[in-house]
This record gives sequence, structure tokens and C-alpha cells, in this order.
Amino acid sequence: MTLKHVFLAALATLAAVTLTAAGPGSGTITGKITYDGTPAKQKPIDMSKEPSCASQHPTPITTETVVTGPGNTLENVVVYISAGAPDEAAPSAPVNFDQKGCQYVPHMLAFQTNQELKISNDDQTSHNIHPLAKINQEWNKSQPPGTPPIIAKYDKAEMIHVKCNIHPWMSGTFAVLKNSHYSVSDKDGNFKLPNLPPGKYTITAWHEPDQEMTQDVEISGSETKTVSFVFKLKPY
Ligand SMILES: [Cu+2]
Repeated sequence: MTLKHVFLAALATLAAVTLTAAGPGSGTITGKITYDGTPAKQKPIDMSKEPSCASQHPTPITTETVVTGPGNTLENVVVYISAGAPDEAAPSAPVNFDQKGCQYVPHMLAFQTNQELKISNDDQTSHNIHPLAKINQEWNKSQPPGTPPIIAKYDKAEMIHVKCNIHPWMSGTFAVLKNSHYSVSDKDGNFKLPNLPPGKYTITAWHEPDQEMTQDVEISGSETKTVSFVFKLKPY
């Protein structure tokens, strides 16, 4: 091999590395979730039977089935690509779900199929976590204070309601998804799906207990497309 050949081989390697780095694509879908109608009034939570938790909440707390912000924005909506993107292997990093002050943090947790889910109890009381899976295997586990995290995985995509068998007010959702293109709307209703390769996508926005909306979006290059969803809410 001559020096020139070595140089050309090195260039080819560099090109391959650059291509790999550009892999995920550079299109973005972003937008805002808002609502029309009347959201369900959130109920105050009485934690007086669990003083170690009650003392962690200096201001009164309520249920979180509908969390809204100024300008009719809606938090905790999971937005994901439901068609047009290939299924992906789970990332190696786990996702964390905490029981803190007898509440689930976060209330809505999105992650991928077969991704490690690490459930921690930060409280001075026992919890019994019970994800009400219907497609995946259902289970419930007790977790006394000071015990190690519970490690779990789900191998099928599903929206799973999570409850505690000890504290009836504890409620959350696991959104188990098939690829990494997902986002949970923040307190201003914003979501963002970056790193999209060109393609035709269906995006789904899902809000508990079972309300969903879809839109088709095409990405042709490195553009940002803005999409909004307006959920019709009624008190229940
Ligand atoms: Cu509990």
C-alpha cells in the first residue's frame, strides 16, 4: 500500500464516520398542546393518614389527571411517532420513576420497550406499586422505605395506568413506546421531536385516561414543522 492509498483509505474512513454521525436526521416537529372546553376540576388530596408525606407538602396538593397552564395549555400529553419510524432498540440508560411525598414523579413517564425502568421509594413509608398493564404482564410490588429500587421492563408498547395499592390518591402513567421519537408536553404545553430523518410520519398526542389525536406530517430535510393539537376536555 502506497502512502497515497493510506491517505485515501483514511479519507474513506472519515467519510463513513461523518455519515454515521449524521444518521438520525435533522428535521424537527414541534408544537403546543392546548384544550377547548372545561377540564375536570382537580380534587384536593388529604394525606393526613401519612404524616411523613403530608409534611413534604407545605401547600395543598391536588390530583393531576388534568394539568393546565395559562392560555389553555395542557401538560403531561405524550406526543410520539406512531407510524413512519422504525422500531428502535432501547437505550442503555434507565428511566427513573420516583415515589416522593406519596406522589409519582413524574406523573407521566415515557420510555421505550425493553428499556430499564428504575422505581425508587424516597418516602419514609411503604408503597405498593401497581402498574395496571393489560397488554404486558401485570404485576404489583411492595417497596418498604430504604429498600433498593425495583427494576422492571416492558416488551410491548402500551399506555399503562399506575396506582399504589396503599395510597389511593397516587396515580400516574407509563407510556411505553417503540422508538425514541417522543416528548411529553411541559407546563407551557410545548413538545419537540428533533433528529427526524426525511419521511412521512403520523404523530399521536395522548392524554389520560384514553384520549388521543393524530396528525400526518412530512419532513423533507432539516426543516422545523409546527403542529398543534387542541384537546376537547369535558369535566368528569
Ligand atoms: Cu403509596
